[in-house]
Amino acid sequence: MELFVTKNSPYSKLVRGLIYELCIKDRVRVSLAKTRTINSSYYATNPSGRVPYLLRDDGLGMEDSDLICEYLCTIFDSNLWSYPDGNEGLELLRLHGLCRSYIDGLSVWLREIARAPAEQSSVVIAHELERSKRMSEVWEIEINNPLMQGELNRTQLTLFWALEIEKLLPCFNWRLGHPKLIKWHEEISTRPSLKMTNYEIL
Ligand SMILES: N[C@@H](CCC(=O)N[C@@H](CS)C(=O)NCC(=O)O)C(=O)O
Repeated sequence: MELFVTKNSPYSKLVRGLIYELCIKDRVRVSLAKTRTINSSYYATNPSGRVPYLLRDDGLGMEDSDLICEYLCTIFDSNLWSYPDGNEGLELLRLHGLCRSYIDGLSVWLREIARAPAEQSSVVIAHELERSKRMSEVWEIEINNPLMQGELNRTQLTLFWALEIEKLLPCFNWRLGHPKLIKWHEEISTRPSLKMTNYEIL
């Protein structure tokens, strides 16, 4: 299998982290894609031009980090991307939606500041800054949820990569006034699969 990524894409990092977590590095080759470039040769592989994109062993390709993770977990027999039965599953579904909103908003912000200064929209940046403040507040509370404190799951991994966006976006100050989130991040960061050094080299 081949996974197409860009170095700074939080969604790409989410999938790459899962590859380490599942110990399937030897089964998935990671390649750099050139996105947002006129006539990029990558468009022949993935016409949408987005990353991450998984070219599967059966020759079919798929995108969207959440779906790729679900596919990899299914193929490699892990329940990391599954929802528990009953109310717990419904609760994880709720948390996961909140978490995807967080990472999606931050990714929009990240994309905006990657543009040439003259092309950046101060309206978009201000909107995403405010959204991030509200969502960091939400997560300072939701981090107490037993599903965020217990066995590793899809939402914990997604939240980790959302918070890591601070490394690329200095104005994203989720730490301010959020001691519980800081403690949670400190603890989950000790997982070998989440060490940033894993992602610097392709
Ligand atoms: N929902 C998608 C979002 C993917 C996404 O937005 N990827 C961005 C990079 S972070 C991208 O491919 N940008 C290039 C483009 O839009 O052409 C996922 O979870 O994978």
